[in-house]
Amino acid sequence: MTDQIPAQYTGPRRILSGIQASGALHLGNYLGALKRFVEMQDQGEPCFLFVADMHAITVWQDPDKLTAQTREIAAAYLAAGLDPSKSVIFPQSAVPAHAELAWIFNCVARLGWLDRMTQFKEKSGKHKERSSVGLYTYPVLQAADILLYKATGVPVGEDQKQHLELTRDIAQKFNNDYGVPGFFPQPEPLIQGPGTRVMSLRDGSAKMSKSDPSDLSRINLTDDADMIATKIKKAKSDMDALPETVEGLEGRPEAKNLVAIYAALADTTREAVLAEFGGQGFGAFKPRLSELAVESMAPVTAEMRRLMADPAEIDKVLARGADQAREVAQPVIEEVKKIVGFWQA
Ligand code: AQP
Repeated sequence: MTDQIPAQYTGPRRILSGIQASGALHLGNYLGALKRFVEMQDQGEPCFLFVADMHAITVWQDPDKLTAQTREIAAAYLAAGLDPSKSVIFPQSAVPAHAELAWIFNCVARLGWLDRMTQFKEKSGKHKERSSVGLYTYPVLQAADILLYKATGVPVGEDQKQHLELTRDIAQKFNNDYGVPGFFPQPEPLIQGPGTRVMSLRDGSAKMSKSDPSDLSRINLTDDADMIATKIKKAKSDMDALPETVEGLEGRPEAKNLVAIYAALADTTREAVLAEFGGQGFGAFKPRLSELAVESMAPVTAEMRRLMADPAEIDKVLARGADQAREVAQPVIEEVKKIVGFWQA
């Protein structure tokens, strides 16, 4: 068995990522994830993109809404520009091997590793004992999501960096423990560009997040042009003019965030944004940012609305993607079971 596995991972390159089916998407998800997926697909990378419904239920989800939320994320993938003839788009729960591999990885990962995960600490807050066990082992399921497809690159926002490191540790420990050195790859987190950590519009030191109680803190993918303009107008800023250089943004978290959002939306750098707007105040900058945000988001939100009105089209994409994903996942989980020593007929 081990003789057939090369000492180094030699399989194909593959990009994989997912978004939780846990409610409305926001600009952070768009810039940190969706937009990057489309760039990679357009560079010819084979992309596997799933809707993380199994991750979503680590916190309570109304069953009637979960299905709609799953379709909504799929609609966002398509509306952002993902092409189902180039990318595999599927619901996580439609591929049972995610759960099978996650169990095996639960027995590989160490408690101490999970104890260090900051996202669990943030999400469980003061009520750790009342959190689901699933929320605690969430990063292990994430490792299974990635390694089931032997993904080599994972485009994510900055907040997922620690989970990716855990995935790499699990891959390495599995390979070492079972004496199969090149079986799982060491997937690279692909965290690049100015949109990897979009911050709240109300507090430049907090991540833009769908669970923030203030709707003014984020731009939702479902917000219309007026709402986007209002939120940017009300976004926290400061009294000073924008600096000429990126260094000048230090100590000004809100200014830094708005400049980064502009750069990510315009596909440019913060340096280029400051070359244009340095010396100008927010009174001049914010309307331009609003215009850019509306211009960039409007086609995506319009297409999302169109797709959401036709669930059959979304379901067709998800069903086809699930078949394609199972085809790739099945031989991997079968080989893992053999490596682990599970009985096989
Ligand atoms: N603020 C952000 N800036 C850049 N990227 C972000 N992502 C999330 N927030 C930002 C990236 O979006 C992808 C999908 O995230 P997710 O919805 O699966 O989970 P999340 O990171 O938990 O998203 P939220 O909005 O922060 O949800 P809550 O409020 O429930 O915690 C990931 O690639 C993520 O990095």
